[in-house]
Amino acid sequence: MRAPLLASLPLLFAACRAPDEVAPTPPAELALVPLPVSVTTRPGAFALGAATRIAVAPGAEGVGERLAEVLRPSTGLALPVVTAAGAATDVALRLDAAELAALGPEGYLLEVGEAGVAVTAPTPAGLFYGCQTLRQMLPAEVERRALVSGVAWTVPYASLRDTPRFAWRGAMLDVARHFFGVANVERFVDLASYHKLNRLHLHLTDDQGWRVQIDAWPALATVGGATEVGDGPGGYYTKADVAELVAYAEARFVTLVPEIDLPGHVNAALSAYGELNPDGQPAAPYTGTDVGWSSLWLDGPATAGFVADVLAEVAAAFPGPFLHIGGDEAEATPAAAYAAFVASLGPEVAALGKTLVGWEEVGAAELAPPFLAQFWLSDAKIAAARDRGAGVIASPAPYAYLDMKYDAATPIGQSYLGFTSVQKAYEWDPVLGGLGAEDVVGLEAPLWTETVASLADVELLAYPRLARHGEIAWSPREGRDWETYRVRLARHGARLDALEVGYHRSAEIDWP
Ligand code: TNX
Repeated sequence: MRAPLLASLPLLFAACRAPDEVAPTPPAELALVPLPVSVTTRPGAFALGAATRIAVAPGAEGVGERLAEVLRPSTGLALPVVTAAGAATDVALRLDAAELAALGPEGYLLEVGEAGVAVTAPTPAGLFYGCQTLRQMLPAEVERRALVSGVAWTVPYASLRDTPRFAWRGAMLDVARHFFGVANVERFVDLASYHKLNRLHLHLTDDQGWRVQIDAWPALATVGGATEVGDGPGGYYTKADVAELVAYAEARFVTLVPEIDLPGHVNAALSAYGELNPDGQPAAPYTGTDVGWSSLWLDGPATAGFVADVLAEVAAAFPGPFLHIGGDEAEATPAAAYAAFVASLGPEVAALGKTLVGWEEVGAAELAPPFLAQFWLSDAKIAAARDRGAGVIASPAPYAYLDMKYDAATPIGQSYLGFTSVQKAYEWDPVLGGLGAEDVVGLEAPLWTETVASLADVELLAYPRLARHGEIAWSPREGRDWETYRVRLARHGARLDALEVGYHRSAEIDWP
């Protein structure tokens, strides 16, 4: 593959940020990932029992149902979701917009005591995150999908106050190099949102496959979607599939960010339609793993209409506020043509009511804010984007790329930038590469799938590293310490086991 310029990699540890709140290591009986802003426990425990209801405020019914769905199979308890204030035997989910506005749109308070369990938040999203924390305060077996007997379903008495550091807490799944069906993506959403991530970027198109139905250009999916790396069958999402994924993600407060990669990484489209090629013939399908060699025929008479149709349909199918136009590694597109094309997408995406997102290379184009640029390799390129007013999503490849091998023994993955051990994925900060805290909207951990063909492959590379990226995105920067994280992650491993996550049992961690 490529041999990127390591010299341009930033000094990742130099970044600093004004201390906000200090995150203490939680008391020994808790092993929360991500770490909350503040937590104290005291003697005593609440127990889920036959009388326990999920007592919700109007507007919190969905969050209550999600919690009940997790807790019912293992505990065997009825846990009815009712609209009520909540009694001492209940888990109450309360909305209080006015009182708790200071917690921000995703923060929550969690009180466990003699009066029962109460999660209080200004928004349903905050309640959802409080519920993810509550799950981690119960015995790990609560995550099993089958009835577990002989376990007391207790939660230690505690007071927590919590709110995320960053608004953009993302993961990316490349469904183009290998296709992953709806159920697999939903599983990915479950695990990501359990670790308090809130964006799933879907890399929907690349040289090897086109994964979303476009009614105006149906062969994109039916022809362009019929290949993937190797000789697998590929696949694509129908509009109904997209609607299902959107609803599933929304119910877990995850915004899907669709990417149509332009003007490079487009061979699947060129293979579906002759009119997108100068010779009028469909390009040969491609199932290898080289990058940087394909380009849209930007002067072609059909190309602008193709781009407009695709972006309009994708913008309509994915109701979230973001549209990712790719822009990476367009080495087969002349630089001036690249800059003019990407600049033209600025107003086009804005007219669709979306915020443009692009890889760091889009800083070469005259884009106007608001837009977001995704840092993956080059300090200079991301600085150019920042100087044009981009908000930065930090995805530094050596630290945040989930497709990097952990070590030489990892059976799948990449090593073109070296290895990314669990410790290395722990030791980075999104404010890096000469950026200031005010430039960075958050982080995203991408999983490219040239070598990743199954859900088992996905989970081996994503976990436990993605749990840590969730923590880097959520928790205060202070209070980080590898030695205590190792211990906390080891205990968190029992939860990943109960969730049947096929994570990498790295020798860096003393797993139970
Ligand atoms: C570079 S990172 C790419 C992808 C590859 C990846 C392999 C980026 C924006 N583009 O096309 O899949 O390297 O790790």
